[in-house]
Amino acid sequence: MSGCCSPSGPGGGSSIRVADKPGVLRGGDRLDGLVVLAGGRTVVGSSDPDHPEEWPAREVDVAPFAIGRCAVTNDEFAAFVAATAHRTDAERHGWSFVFGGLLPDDFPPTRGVAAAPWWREVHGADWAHPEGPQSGLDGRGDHPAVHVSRRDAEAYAVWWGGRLPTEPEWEHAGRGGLAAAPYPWGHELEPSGEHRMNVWQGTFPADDTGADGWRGTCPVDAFPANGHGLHNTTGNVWEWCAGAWGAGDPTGVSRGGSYLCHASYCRRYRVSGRQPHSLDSTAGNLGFRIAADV
Ligand SMILES: [Ca+2]
Repeated sequence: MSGCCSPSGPGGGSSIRVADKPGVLRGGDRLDGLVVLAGGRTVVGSSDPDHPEEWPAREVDVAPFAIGRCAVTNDEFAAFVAATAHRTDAERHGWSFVFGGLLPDDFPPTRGVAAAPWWREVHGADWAHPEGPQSGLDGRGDHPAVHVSRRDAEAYAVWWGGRLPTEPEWEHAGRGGLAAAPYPWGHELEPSGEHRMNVWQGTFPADDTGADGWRGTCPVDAFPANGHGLHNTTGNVWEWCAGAWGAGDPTGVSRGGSYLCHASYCRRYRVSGRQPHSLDSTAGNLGFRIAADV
């Protein structure tokens, strides 16, 4: 856990709807809610001078695959828990990281992270109680499930009949066909002054003006889809990927930035943005989307 973070090329993609795939574990179509991408050669990484963890920009081949149009929602995660009685790591540990600005003014004292005191260790915070025991999911059924570890995300993916995307798959999908652009829609953060994702506006970490319409999470499809039909690949919540942070480093990795990202701290709200986590990390800005072989 560090900082405010908890993070196409030729061949392109398509929005083919595949309705006759096997592997149905949840009583529905395994590829329902996913887009099938053709794969091909894609750009991964960047040469951003402030973010060496993304270096170098390079071309990678990805096989055809399917990936969620959106991050997994609270309603979807609730269905998984109801079907499997899965107990998340945050529930097992008894606490998770919550951004302090989302806690009520009268919230009891909490421990903070020394290097990032806006992250609070909140006992009783979990996917069903995003800001602690007094909170719930009312009105947030279509928001992304958060406070999920990679084990939790993988358990959901297996139950559902899929898996987590690899980093190259995630980035290929997130770019939406724009190989050289930092954002899923192009080169400008706010083209013509329009907000295209849920990030932070104002002064971090004290004042989020919510100029994009949201403080904290927003519905998973709140902003227009990219060229591959995916919503919110940048901003809103970081999304777990499969695989390790680096060669010989088993630390996990997530992608795409969150509602806490702001240029004054870091600029990881880009398609190449990535951050490392231990596999049992959980936080209120860390969710996931699923992928599948096709
Ligand atoms: Ca926002």
